[in-house]
Amino acid sequence: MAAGRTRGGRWVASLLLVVLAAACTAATSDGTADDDPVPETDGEEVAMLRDVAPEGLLVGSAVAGGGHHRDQSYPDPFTADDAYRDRLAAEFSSLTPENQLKWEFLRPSPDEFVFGPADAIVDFAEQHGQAVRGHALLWHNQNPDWLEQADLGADELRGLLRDHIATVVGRYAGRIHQWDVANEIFDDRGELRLEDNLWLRELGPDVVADAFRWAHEADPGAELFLNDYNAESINVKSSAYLDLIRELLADGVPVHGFGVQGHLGIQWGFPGDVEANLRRFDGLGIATAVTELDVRMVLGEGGEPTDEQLARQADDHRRLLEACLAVDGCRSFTVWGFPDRYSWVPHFFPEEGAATILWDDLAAKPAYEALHDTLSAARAKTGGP
Ligand code: 9MR
Repeated sequence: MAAGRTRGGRWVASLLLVVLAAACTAATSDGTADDDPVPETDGEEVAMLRDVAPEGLLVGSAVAGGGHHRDQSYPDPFTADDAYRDRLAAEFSSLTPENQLKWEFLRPSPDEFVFGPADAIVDFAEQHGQAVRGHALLWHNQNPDWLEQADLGADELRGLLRDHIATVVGRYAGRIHQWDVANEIFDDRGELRLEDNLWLRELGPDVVADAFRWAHEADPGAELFLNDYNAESINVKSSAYLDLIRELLADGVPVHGFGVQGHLGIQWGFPGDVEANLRRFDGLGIATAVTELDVRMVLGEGGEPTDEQLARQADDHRRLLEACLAVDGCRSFTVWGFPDRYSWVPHFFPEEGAATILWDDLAAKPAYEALHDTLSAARAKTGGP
């Protein structure tokens, strides 16, 4: 049977409950939810993911907007979808602008910075006691055409990156606590992207260290990350990061963390040794994070996942969260958006989808329940606030 829209029990959270929970989830100075009692309806408590997370673990989501959303028929989710906004506020203790801090979005022309949408997300996060992860400063993708096609000398290009990092990181100093400074700089063979990454191609590998130094100058309090996909397990790619980070640290470069994105698919099986991999980075004395989790699947003709697929998806969520929970320095766990209709997956892989933790009406999928149960169990063990 297609699992379709079956849902029940605790997590038939009506919009009213969601709004109530949002109102009751007040801010504290460290960006976590406080101890306000959760609302009760019909004797049932509604506790959101942020409420059941163990102390010190941020539970985040990407904030939908820009990128593939611009090609969809629906309006900008973050500004136009009130139910979405309410859920974003209630459920999570950390937000990552999905596209709104990328070059393509911020820099439509060489002399222009468009900060309005990112400002709105940072303001929203502050109103709701949420931390913000900044994504991304140096990347091979989503650079504006004027930049990719510019015929600039190395000095000018370097100056452009330096100015961009100083301006963007400086603007949000003290408000964006973590930055993906270098995103996806290795390919799956563990080779630096010296061809398709504009910055590496034109300025050489040392630009990575410079980008971290410039970001640190702009906000000495921000935690600076490298971040990539297919780097969850111990493999050539994650090992390339380990070696690079070791070198950067030895050179005194301010690198503070490594993010494993977590774009998984049930068709590939779970990357089994995530905990061991995260421990390798922990051993370097840096933080780790799960930064962009979603678990996609190949959908049949009706476009609905089966119960079995949903169970596999839930299992992958649980296992990735357990790996993060097992490693001291893994202190933030972010899903790459919700609900399924806002996911990037079907836009890029038309046969695939159902990749997020919530149905389109914002009801919980088994993957949501898996995260909720796993967080609650961890909190019970470690004693949350
Ligand atoms: O979710 C993002 C989507 O809206 C954009 O169209 C897409 C363009 O590349 O980027 C998506 O986010 C990516 C993230 O920035 C970096 N890791 C992979 C993510 C999924 O492609």
